[in-house]
Amino acid sequence: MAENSKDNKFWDPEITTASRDKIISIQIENLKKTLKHCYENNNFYKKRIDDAGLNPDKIKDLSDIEKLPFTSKDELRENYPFGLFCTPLSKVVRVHSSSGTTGNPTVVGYTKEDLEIWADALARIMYDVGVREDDIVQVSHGFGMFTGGFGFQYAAERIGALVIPISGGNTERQLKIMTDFKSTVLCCTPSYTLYMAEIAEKIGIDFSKLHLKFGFLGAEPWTEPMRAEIEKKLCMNALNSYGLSEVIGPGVSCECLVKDGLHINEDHFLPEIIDPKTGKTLPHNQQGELVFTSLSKKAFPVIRYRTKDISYLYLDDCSCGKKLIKMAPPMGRTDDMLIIRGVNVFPSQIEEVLMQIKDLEPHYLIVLTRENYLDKIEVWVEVSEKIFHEKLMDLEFFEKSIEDKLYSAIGIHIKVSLKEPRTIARSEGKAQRVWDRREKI
Ligand code: DLL
Repeated sequence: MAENSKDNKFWDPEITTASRDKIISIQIENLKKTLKHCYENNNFYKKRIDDAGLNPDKIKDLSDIEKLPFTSKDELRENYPFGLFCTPLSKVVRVHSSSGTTGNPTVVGYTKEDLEIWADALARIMYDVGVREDDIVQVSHGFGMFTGGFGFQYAAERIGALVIPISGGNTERQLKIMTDFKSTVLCCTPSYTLYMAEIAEKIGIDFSKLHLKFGFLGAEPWTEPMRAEIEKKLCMNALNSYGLSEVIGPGVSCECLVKDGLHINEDHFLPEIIDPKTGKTLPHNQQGELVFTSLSKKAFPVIRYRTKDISYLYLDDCSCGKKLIKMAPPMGRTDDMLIIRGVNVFPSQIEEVLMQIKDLEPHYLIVLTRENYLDKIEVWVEVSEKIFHEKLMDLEFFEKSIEDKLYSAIGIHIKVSLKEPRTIARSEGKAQRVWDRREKI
């Protein structure tokens, strides 16, 4: 039991440091149970498993899963709200739902045991980097239908830490509480930490005098230069935490202190990488779309769920001691990929270039327009207070030099428009990095 391992370096050492053979045998056992459960309790899955000619009891190899079709977000929506639940509603004790701007949201459900699994999976991640019962965890993710707030709340409580369920927003209050309660752990989106840093500077709070040790930051893509900026400003270890509502919420994977890839909780979530165009499974180290099959939850299992997130999987000898497979930080989603004059561009590639340029602030917006049937891409980015007011630089020349850097990194011309400090909208949750004005022009 997890609780008994609290004196260890790791929460579940028998899983996280297990040999590859042992992990695979756990996954096969859990996969059989999950497929059987789906088969017996939901007609959608029963038909799929029958059509694939698969007998869950006879699964011998993880690759047998490739006989089953993928599940898409559209299929979850078509079965709104509870059509893909695999337990009676009387056994479901919680629902969450994922944000979506059009159509039905996707609704996900949890039994009591599923909530235990979720808390345990995320507690494992937090404990393994060093969160203990004397920590003070400020949960600045939204509480509600979004999984961020409740996910971290229950996981930190599971460890026995003191939790501040402050949710997102009211940044000055966040900083007061962080100072007065001496928060040691912060859970929110990476973009929100930078907004916190900006307000802290304005009201004279110095993070080097606060007590933050770790930030579990996720729910949106971010880059290495952004991490450097966050660590410098907030004086903490900024760790990339990944998850999605359909699979469970936060707790699917997270970086350890080595900060080189996110260890996946493989006993609960079976990852695959596929070619998003052909659906073909790709080998380790090759980039493609992440697909997950849940291996233990009951109310809302997912089979080969296409996340649309771009990453790759790899095994390495991580010096943290954990042997769980890693995924590269998701660089974006297939549906966020911009195709500009035939070139594929992810917002994170633009961020990577901008964040390495001195005198730019980490606040930017990519604006898409259309002129004479041609797509145009422009990036608005704030300059530092110092150069804006003291006019220490020829801004036009500066714009041109950034355009050149973007061109040499990405290969297309991106117009740069420098903006006054604090003119681009800040985010207290998931940042909106792209403003697509093409339809309206
Ligand atoms: O964002 C769950 C979460 C909460 C994860 C708090 C981490 C921390 P959804 O709202 O369903 O769930 O959105 C899931 O967000 O498919 C990715 O596209 C994106 N995403 C989540 N974490 C990361 C990350 C939560 N670390 C969608 N890096 C996913 C990049 C991320 N993208």
